[in-house]
Amino acid sequence: QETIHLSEYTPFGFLIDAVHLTFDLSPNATRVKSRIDFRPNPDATDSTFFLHGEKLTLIEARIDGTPVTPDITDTGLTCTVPDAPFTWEAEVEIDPANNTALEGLYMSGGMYCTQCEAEGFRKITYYPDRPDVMATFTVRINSNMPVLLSNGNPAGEGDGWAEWHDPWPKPAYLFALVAGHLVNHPDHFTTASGREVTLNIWVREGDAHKCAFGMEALKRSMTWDEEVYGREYDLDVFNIVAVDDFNMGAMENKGLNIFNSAAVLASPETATDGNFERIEAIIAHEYFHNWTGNRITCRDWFQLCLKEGLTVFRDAQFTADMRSAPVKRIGDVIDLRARQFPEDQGPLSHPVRPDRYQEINNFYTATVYEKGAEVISMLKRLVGDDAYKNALDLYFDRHDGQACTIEDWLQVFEDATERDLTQFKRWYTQSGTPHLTVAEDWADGTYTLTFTQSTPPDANQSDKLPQVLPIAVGLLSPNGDETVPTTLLEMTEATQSFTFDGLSSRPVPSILRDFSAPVVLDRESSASEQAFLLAHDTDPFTRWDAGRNLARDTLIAMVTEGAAPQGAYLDGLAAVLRDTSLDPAYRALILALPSASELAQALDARGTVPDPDAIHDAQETLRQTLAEKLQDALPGLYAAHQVDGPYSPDAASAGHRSLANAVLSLITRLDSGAQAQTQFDGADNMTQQLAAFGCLLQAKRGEDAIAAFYDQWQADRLVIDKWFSMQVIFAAPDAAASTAAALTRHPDFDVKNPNRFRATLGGLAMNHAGFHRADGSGYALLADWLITLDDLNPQTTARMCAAFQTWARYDEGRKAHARAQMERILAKPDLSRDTSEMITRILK
Ligand code: DPP
Ligand code: ZN
Repeated sequence: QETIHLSEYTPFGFLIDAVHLTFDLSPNATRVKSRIDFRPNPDATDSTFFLHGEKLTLIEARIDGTPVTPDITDTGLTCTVPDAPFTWEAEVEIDPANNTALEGLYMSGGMYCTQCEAEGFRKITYYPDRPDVMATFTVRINSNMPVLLSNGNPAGEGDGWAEWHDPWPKPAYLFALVAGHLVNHPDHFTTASGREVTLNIWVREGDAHKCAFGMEALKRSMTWDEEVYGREYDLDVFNIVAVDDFNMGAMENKGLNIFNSAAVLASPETATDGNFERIEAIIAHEYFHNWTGNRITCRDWFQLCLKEGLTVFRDAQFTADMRSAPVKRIGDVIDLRARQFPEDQGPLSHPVRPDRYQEINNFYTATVYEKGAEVISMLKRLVGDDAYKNALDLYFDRHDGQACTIEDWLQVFEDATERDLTQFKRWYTQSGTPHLTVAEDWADGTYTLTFTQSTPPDANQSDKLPQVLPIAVGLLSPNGDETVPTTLLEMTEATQSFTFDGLSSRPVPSILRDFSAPVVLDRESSASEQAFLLAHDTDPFTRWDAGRNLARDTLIAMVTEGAAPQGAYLDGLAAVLRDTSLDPAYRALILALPSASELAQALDARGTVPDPDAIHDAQETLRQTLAEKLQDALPGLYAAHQVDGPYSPDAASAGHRSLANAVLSLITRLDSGAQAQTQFDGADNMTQQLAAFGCLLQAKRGEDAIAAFYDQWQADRLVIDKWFSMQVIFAAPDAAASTAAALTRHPDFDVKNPNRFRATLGGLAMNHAGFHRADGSGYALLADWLITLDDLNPQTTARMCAAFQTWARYDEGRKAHARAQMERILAKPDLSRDTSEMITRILK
């Protein structure tokens, strides 16, 4: 397998002035004609005329009108060309109906659509398919489909055709085309400078009632980007299309965003509060890409975090502004620890800016996206809000229309702030999660914190250098008052001390407020101190984290020593739950336990081989104990947080439901699901129905609910996805694999639909004790299906291989099963490059 290196970047030998494409759509024989105006690139040294192209049948090619015969391989063509501007024309034939990889032009539910990021355009026509080649596109679509869309502004239409012109130069990965029987949910927006923009969400007819929320989220995003970043929309139309078969969440194609229908369609009856929040965030994310990604794009795919880290950071700021900032921050940290930390601390570890890859699709990772966003958050914290704003203004000013690098990005900050970011850049180049230990000293009114950072070596670097760590700290006095408000300590050395003078008593430190750096804080602290912070900390993140640490420590003691649940945790939690001054959503977060995989990781870090069954049992015992301890308070809490009136997905209402549903789950442990059955039967929205469904499955009295839920929702794919995943996620450990296997035999299982596949097999991977079953049945089932899917859809197969990434932390028996299944996958004939790279890295 060929490995591509960042260090080997060279510019393309040609520039493109204009691209004209004509599509004659036909399910099995679409014809694509291209006319491309090339000229030599004065900045390039290599003048080889190589155009990417895969799975294309070349009908004819011409240069300046004269037929030519290029040399064609599996990956593209080369051709002799003039040493002067010339026009390339080609006609190719492709087969969208048989494109199950969902990359390039494909069909989904009878409509044509495209996905070109990262390297799908080469499956549409021969082209320099690399993000540093930017051009304006004019596209004509010939088809009898009623709705024909592409990027940019409409440039004409007639019976059986439409033409689009995108005036903004763009790389091919932002190309999009849609043709189908679609209905629109229209609206409009006037930008700050007065541009009238037509907005549309295009969906299949039966989904028309699920667009309103997405449209409102789009308008909020457009306003927010004007107000906070000074960024206006730059075309006359903005189209969003919902597609059922889609590998990712959504795609920011210029002026024509294409969304996985799960990431845009919502109605109160069919979508949960969590779905609504996620949809709002993804709509914002894709919209924000119009500036951070499209107007300023990436020079090469190693720079992916340039657009993704920044855009995730921007969408997180947006959500924090629209909803509760602390709740958003805590949710993001839970997600980072659950998905990015295992990646960064396991065999798939790579820098935020990787320096090598075999298949770029394998690097759309939590590290590039979420750690990439954390790096920007640290940068902003270090330079301050005003300097961040100046730097971003300079970035948009200086680099509009360009394809950029992380060096360009950091240079902007250096120029705007006169700060040397040489050391900070290690966040982009060095992999692994730094561990931070803390020593304290107290004498004569002076309190000293000494931090030590270290990052374990990995395959990327054997010796990790110290990173710049912004550590936000506050100090509390023993009576619970805050004596030193949040202060940002800037750590640059391997070991570094910070002192606080003039204190009248030894303080209790609150360290890493707002999770100011993506590190593991290894701080030995007593249960009583954690309980103190849980009761008194003024920073919502560290307060929540104190509760989380208590929960983790008591669960670990239960697993390793057979200890009983700790009183400090139970008492602390009871106090928080009763504290009506706290946001209900925040209380619900405190009530949740660390996940099984987080506990497995914590045990592994302590040198203990995690036993998934023991972890599962400890969680169950702790939940049962909590339910019994809080018994008297639960019915009152449940009643107090019912939301009256018609459903609204706003954050406050969602917070009440989230607390009530967390309480319902505890009540279920005391009443065998009676209350949950009542909620299930009476629910008028999916949040209430699904939470109750989960409780009934957990109480092992889900049979009737399973049948009723299916009857009610069988016509709604997105709801049936939930039906598949809930049954697997809530299955008992010994039944998870057999439940998933049975569901793969259900008539509604569809291996070709990524959402359904992920609901079922991804659901299995989420059932920790079920997937990591000692007999290997979980591993075997996932491997069976990954082997089947690899021929159809390598990208989704490869992503799901990550379920195996933590295999080496378990016992010898489990490891042997996991290894055998991964070797079986590797032995599959014609294994895709995607899957091969993933499994090879995981097995190393
Ligand atoms: N660029 C997409 C996104 O993250 C994913 N392909 O928005
Ligand atoms: Zn993105």
